[in-house]
Amino acid sequence: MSSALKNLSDFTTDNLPDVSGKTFAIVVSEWNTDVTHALYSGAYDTLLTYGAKEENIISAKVPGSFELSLGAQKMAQQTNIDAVICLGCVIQGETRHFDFICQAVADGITHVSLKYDKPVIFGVLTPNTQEQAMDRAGGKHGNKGDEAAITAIKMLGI
Ligand code: DLZ
Repeated sequence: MSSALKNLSDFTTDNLPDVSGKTFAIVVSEWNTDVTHALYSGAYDTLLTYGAKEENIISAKVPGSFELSLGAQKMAQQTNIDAVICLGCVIQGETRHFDFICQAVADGITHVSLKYDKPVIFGVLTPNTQEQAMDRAGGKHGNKGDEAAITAIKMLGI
């Protein structure tokens, strides 16, 4: 791993591995649909841009981000799937629901990745507001769905 990779401005797309024969699953949460659909479009288009084949991208919806872990597991356990991208958006509310969901999905996704020894990417936004979310779903801070797709591709080259 490059020691120069210090922050997002160093997020390069140089020397990506050939993924033309790889199969990807994208699991997307239906909560905050405007945001998650934008993340999904970003991830899907980026996979195609960097060589994945349309027929090798499988998509699945789950009701909320809390369900991303199980959705990821159902994908990761399929031997033909090489990498899983999880997309969601949990907006900070007035209760601790936010903390529980974020912690659960981070732990769950990590567990699935290690259990199946496959990249399972955490493409979950955790903003304070809807506006901050949109800024990161194709707005002024880019699209974290794109970054999730690039991350999956990079991990297939490790
Ligand atoms: C219940 C809930 C709340 C309050 N907020 C969000 C959210 O901002 N983003 C999200 O993806 N999901 C949310 N959910 C739904 C939970 O993820 C989950 O679907 C339910 O708790 C049922 O397990």
